[in-house]
Amino acid sequence: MAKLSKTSLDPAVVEMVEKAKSMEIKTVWDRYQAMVPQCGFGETGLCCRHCLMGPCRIEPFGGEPKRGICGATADVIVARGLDRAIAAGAAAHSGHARHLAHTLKMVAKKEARDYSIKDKNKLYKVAESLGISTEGKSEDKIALAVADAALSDFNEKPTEAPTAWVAKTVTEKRRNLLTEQGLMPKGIDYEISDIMHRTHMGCDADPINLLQAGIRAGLADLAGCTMGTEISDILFGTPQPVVSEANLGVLKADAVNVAVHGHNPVLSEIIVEVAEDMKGEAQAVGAKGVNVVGICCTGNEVLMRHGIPSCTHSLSQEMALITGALDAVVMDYQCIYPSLATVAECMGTKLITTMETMKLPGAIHIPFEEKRAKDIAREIIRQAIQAFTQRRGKPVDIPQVKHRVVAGFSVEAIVNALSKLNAEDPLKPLIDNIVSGNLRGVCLFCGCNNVKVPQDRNFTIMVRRMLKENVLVIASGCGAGALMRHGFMDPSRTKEVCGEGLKAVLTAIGEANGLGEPLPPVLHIGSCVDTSRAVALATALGNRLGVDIDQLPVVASAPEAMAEKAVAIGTWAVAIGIPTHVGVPLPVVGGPLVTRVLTDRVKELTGGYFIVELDPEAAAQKLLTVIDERRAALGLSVPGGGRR
Ligand code: NFS
Ligand code: SF4
Repeated sequence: MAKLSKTSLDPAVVEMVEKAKSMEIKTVWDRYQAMVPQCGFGETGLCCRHCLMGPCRIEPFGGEPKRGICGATADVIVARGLDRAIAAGAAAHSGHARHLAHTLKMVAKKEARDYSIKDKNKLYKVAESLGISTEGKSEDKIALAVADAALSDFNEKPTEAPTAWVAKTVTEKRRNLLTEQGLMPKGIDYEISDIMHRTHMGCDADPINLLQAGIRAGLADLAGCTMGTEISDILFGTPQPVVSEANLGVLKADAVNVAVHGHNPVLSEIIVEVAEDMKGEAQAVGAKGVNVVGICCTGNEVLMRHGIPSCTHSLSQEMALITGALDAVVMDYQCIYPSLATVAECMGTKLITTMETMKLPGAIHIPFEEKRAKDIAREIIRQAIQAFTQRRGKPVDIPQVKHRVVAGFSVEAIVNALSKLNAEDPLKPLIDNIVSGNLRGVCLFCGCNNVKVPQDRNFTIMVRRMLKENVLVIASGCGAGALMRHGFMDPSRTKEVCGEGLKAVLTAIGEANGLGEPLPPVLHIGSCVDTSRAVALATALGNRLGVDIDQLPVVASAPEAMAEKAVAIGTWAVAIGIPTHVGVPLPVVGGPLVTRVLTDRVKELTGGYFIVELDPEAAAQKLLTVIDERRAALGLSVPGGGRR
């Protein structure tokens, strides 16, 4: 392994950190150093500012004070804080989804003519899953009905017709379980607002009741994620395998470099489309063309659908600017460091914000409107071209580091690839290989990078082990980003990094599809909202086998989680029955009861639970043990023999 840097394991990032240092530009790592030691009360979840009598803090080691001024206990304070994080995550994912639903509605009403319905099959499939009849209806009418169903999922709904994007997403058994246990969300916005109510001063003071509400809000997040994925597929096409590249080496000194950063494809799709047409304008000022690259999840969206190269992710976003090669960063919302304004000023990068929810002093604000999408996208790219004219000829430092990436593994793409092995029953080859032990299980890697962990360390250590142990690995969000920047999505490395069984399966699928090479070691399923694709896959496997998700040898890990959105995803993963690892401290450990429930007792309720383990080697081992337990419970062979 490369020398362990305190900052990042990514050599391109390390190179840029050195450059930043030499230019005396402060980065996320400098600001972190200035912050340590971080407040122990905050880190354990033991501070409360929910009313003006506070702030209150509880002594974590059993000393005084044991209660807040109002009498709230440690567990109450911790549960309330966790609930608010889940609600914030759900608000972010579902805000993104609502934006897509509105866009679909405008498309159906012919009010956003720069967009169209790219995947009609998916539109029909989603309509049917919602019980919307399609017969004799025009495509626009169906789209309108789907958009209206989506928008109505935000409101409070009757118990017999709960949040559709949860009810239709999980297995029937899970649907019944969630309903019986009072865990089925009533509506997305309803649950978010309910959390804000019950966590207000002097309201819910029962930690268990608070956690149940948190689970409902987590499932509201699942609704947002699934809705985001499905409507994006309808509008922009369902991803199919695509070849591209990742890391800072995708920037080009002699082109106008434009990064799309944030989350929502409503903007980035149009930027990609228009950039192609504007090559002439770029050439007129001496550039080779317009080079669009991605940062974070909107980068994942356009990588999955168009093979747009990924520049960098999460923790290292400032480093893209430090190269000096980036002419403009086009932002929508979420996970965009405000510090970019300072770095951009030093490096001459234009920052362009586009959404009312995310403005940044130092950036130009060009309000995005779906009705004038292409015109606005052109205006944005013209800004980048103009920035290029000022950069032209100046030296840049683009690290010569990039990896080949094969991405685009939607469930449809996976099923399609498997259908070449068995056209009638595409999931059978997957199931057969799980049964035979060629595939020990499935592990989802998701979530962010976190400055508390050397960037990508936990991801790379854990994925190496999982692959060697023949676990099929799928990845989303910046987790996918980390793995692609380290070459784990390059099919030429499958032989080297995978165990025998996994290698055989990935090779057989590659051959059956005439690819001339195996599938890549890790399958990229998309952005963070696309983590919903993992649920779709698990539900399909469960339905095919007649078991619920909590029986499948399927686990998840967010080894470097950072965002509240990641907390929300972790919560719904646990709620649908998946043992979920988190590799950074969660601000709940100050509440002994809450910690016990989340890591153990919730298992009796949902079959899922959190595994908090900061050591990546130990974490991988724990996940393998869980996989083996589930294999044994299904009567399947366990490596090393015997039932556990
Ligand atoms: Ni997910 Fe995507 Fe990345 Fe974390 Fe942020 S970009 S939605 S939250 S940091 S994985
Ligand atoms: Fe303190 Fe209670 Fe107010 Fe929180 S709600 S700040 S614990 S008095």
